Amino acid sequence: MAAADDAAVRDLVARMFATMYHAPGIGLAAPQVGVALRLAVIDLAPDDKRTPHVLINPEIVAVSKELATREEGCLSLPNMYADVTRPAQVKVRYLDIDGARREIQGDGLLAACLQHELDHLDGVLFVDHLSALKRNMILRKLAKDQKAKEQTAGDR
Ligand code: GNR
Ligand code: NI
Repeated sequence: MAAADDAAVRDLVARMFATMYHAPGIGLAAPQVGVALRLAVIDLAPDDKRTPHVLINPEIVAVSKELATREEGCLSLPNMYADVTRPAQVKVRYLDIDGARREIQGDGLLAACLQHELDHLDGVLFVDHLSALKRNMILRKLAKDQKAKEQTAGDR
């Protein structure tokens, strides 16, 4: 990659971590900030021992047969939460910020977060894993919240 691209990507990554920590969230994908790159950042560690990971062109290379269900939320669907069932463990291959090939294997929250972020790169949101009934309930609630927010803004 060209040096200018490299600086632009580093700058994007820094802004994505700032946005994610501020939210606060444990992951953020480039498409969530309007950037069409296959890039995501994650950090599941507590604030006092941050462990940032930058995933460039990440690919799932293995998933467990075993499934796990946990509650997910998404910074792109504020205040919406639902139980999502996914493979319990995944292995992801990616390039780090220095272009080095890396692998991360995770279960629990890390497995859910990795799959959630990789989904974003393909335009998939956690609600797309729910039944149409549950998805519509959440999307209606989101529209209602949005309308209430616009109303409040109009009152000012
Ligand atoms: O902050 C987040 N928490 C979370 C919890 C369970 C499963 C996935 C996530 S990712 C989410 C931030 C986000 O929306 N990333 O795209
Ligand atoms: Ni999300």
